[in-house]
Amino acid sequence: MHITAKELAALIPPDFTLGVGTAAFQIEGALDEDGRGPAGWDVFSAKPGAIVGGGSPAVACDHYHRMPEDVALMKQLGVDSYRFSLSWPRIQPTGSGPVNPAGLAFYDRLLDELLASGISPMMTIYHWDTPLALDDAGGWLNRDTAYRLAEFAAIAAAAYGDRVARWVTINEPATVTTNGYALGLHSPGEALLLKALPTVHHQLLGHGLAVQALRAAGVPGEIGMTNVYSPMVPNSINPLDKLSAGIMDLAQNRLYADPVLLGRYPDLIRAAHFFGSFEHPDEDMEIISQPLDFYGLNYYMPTKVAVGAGEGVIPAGMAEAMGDDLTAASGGTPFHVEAWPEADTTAYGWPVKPDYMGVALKEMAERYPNLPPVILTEGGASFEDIIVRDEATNRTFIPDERRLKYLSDHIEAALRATAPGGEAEAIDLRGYYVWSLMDNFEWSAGYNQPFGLLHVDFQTLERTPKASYFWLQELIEERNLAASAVVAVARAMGP
Ligand code: PNW
Repeated sequence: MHITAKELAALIPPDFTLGVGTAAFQIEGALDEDGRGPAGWDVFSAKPGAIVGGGSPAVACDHYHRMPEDVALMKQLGVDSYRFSLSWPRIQPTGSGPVNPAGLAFYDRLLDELLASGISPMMTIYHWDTPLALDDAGGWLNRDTAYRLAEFAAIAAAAYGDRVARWVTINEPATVTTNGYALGLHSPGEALLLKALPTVHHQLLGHGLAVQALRAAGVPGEIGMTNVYSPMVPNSINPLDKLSAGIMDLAQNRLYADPVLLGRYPDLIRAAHFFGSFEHPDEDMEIISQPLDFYGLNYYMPTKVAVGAGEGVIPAGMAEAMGDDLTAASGGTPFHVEAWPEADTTAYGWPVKPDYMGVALKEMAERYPNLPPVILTEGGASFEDIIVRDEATNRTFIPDERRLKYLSDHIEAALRATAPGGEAEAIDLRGYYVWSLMDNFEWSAGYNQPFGLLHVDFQTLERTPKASYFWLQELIEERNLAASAVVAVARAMGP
């Protein structure tokens, strides 16, 4: 069981944001409309076998045409904030040079609709849909892409700076490097293994340059970035398991967080040399580590790591291919991800471990003493949904108890860990954004991993709120009631 919405609401501090998130490529569709240019993802997802079930992003949730309906559903839900991303090729079709006014206009309408509905916008500038022309020039292997991102950030600042409350420069560079360039599971489909490493620095530089562009434009909103964080847990007391977990921690967590929060790459990474991928002018490191107004963290699960080859599931449950390719390329797998014994798992096979939310936050607090306020920019779970139709009333009901419990347990764990006396009390936690507002195009998993609070029927495109939607609505109502009671008491006690 999980605690009641009322009990959970009582744990929420004042000014804590409850939001929902999406990303442009996962929901918009309309890939050829109003002057949008092609994205690398358009081409990647058309390759046979790239997407589970052959799912096409061409229509996705058709959000491009249904945006007002989706904002109305968020207004009913009552969320404080909506995190969405800009489609870079919609606004700047080739990733450099002239902008497409029709593309810019879409997010103008979205921002106005959100503000009219009392929803505060959090805008992610880059959530993986690189313009194809940039991918053709090397994508993130090419340092120039970092400068192109900064230019795009300046365009966004000029067009939307007056209305955006929070900016996220880039989302999960670790996933782009690992899945996009090392393993070939995401666009651009490169399986370069360690030769993918230059994409780390180029993305982080792109982040830093984008921060500079936003600051130079004088935007009033808060500026941050988003990294995914998964605590790495050794499978046993075997020192080699511990070493393996340490390597995974370096490669997936610290490689992306240390440069931003400490201004340097981890010593062990630099010592390993990696073809000079991490030797850079001090100036780059200063740009990358500029102070942020908040740090965005995506927590989904911990990862259990063991030495040697094994049958284990792969992080993000993304493809058997990953294990095979790595094994082939390295002449034997040095370590692998183990299944979590007796843990509940999502449809992806991801372990459901809310107790590791506190561990993740505690590790962040210990590693990064100057951590700015933290926002959990994503968290959620894919579960297969069942649609129940009540014959008598002809109403549909989607009892997604497991997703609802996942959200309740994780939000509770985050609030308790960061409350006074909690294991991560040093962290100033400012919000939690549920991933996702609606079922959507889940990258290489296509339409087979529903994360939504809203069910989307991909035939009719009809949206149906799930039980988790009504639960979040109740949580927000309870939180608002508690807050207004505090105000009433303060007034009654007033001067
Ligand atoms: C995120 N992991 O990716 C992305 O930001 C979203 O676009 C995506 O839809 C969502 O999570 C669900 O997959 C992740 O290995 C990739 O822990 C990898 C991990 C977590 C999230």
